[in-house]
Amino acid sequence: MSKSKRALITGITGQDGSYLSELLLAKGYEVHGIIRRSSTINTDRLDHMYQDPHLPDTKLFLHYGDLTDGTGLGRILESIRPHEVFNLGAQSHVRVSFDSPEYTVDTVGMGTLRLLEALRDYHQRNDRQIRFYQAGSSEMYGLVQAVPQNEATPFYPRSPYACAKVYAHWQTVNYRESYGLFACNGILFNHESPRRGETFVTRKITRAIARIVAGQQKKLYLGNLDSKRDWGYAKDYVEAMWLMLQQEKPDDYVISTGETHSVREFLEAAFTYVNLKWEDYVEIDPRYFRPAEVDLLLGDSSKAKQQLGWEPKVTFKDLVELMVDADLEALNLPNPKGTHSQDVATLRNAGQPSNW
Ligand code: NDP
Ligand code: GDR
Repeated sequence: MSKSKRALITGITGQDGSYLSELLLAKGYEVHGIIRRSSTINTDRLDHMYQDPHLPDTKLFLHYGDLTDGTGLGRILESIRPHEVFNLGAQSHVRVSFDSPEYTVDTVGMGTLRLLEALRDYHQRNDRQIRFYQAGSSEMYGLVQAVPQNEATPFYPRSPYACAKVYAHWQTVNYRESYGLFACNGILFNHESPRRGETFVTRKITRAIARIVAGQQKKLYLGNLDSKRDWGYAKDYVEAMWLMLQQEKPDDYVISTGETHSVREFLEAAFTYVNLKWEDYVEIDPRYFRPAEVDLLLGDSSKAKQQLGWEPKVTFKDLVELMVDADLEALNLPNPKGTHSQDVATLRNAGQPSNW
């Protein structure tokens, strides 16, 4: 077994998993990720980091597994013996969680419990701590109780996804307090990037803009334009995850920008960037409304600033523009700044319709 620090990431094929892998590889970690078997290969966001597992100096390894399969999780943990585990795996789409509540809760809630149990078993047999990061969410705040939201703000989850994240949050606290696990909850507000899943609202908008500019699409159908989100850049946020596990003591932290913008404002910024008027293209389709909405998220991450020395680097305007730039480039269109996006190789389905 190599002498490098070893990390295990669930959800490695997702947006955050890919950026976190890059960060950890750059820090010299050996990175192990759990991937689900699917009928099509789903490692697009990782392929630029691929290393042939047969070569002696390989640092990135993928293992088949699933958060719904506790036995498998325990086996992977025993064989890798990681120093740090990042639990990023989830059915992470809030709207979809209303359609598939049982599966969402099984993955997000029970999946976290299964992983915590595997860690507890591991600790009983081994005299060595594995540090654990749980990917908590600002969705846990749900119906507004107070703004800005910090670590002390009460949760009021408004979806099956958010209820499951609250369950996972408290189980993580409980395993820390009951069994002395080094377990941290990151309460991360929305974070986006060119690698964001295509059906989340920011990416749906920036992909549609590129397709409109390319003449491949005429309309963009959206739901509620009034909700407000505290949107940051995913690359900044994975650094906070890592920092949490490097502290002397485990704790919970809010990670946010401290600015909030409506979906309408995102539209305005993104369309204006390419000299278009969003009102000419956007139509409302009620199928994108949610049975219950989270109206306002605005985070206060002063604890993370003080204790982790963490601060976001990318502004809202920069985020919007870098996402539009990457989607334009993926369709071989020039972007307004004439820059090259490092993310283009990781973009999935660049040419596919964007009104899913
Ligand atoms: P993504 O949806 O991009 O990625 C989710 C990952 O989880 C994918 O790798 C997916 O695999 C994997 N996954 C899904 N179901 C299972 C399962 N049953 N077993 C194992 N793995 C599974 O999410 P993000 O990268 O955006 O988010 C990472 C984590 O952070 C998630 O837990 C999310 O809920 C949470 N979060 C995200 C925020 C954000 O704004 N991005 C904010 C706060 C929290 P596959 O590729 O096969 O689908
Ligand atoms: P969210 O992100 O629900 O905040 O969860 P999403 O981008 O899906 O929605 C943000 C807001 O936009 C409104 N909206 C639409 N949303 C989608 N997806 N599609 C549309 O067409 C559309 N039109 C308007 C939504 O109603 C909502 O108010 C994300 C996920 O990454 C979670 O996993 C994570 O925990 C939270 O962020 C923090």
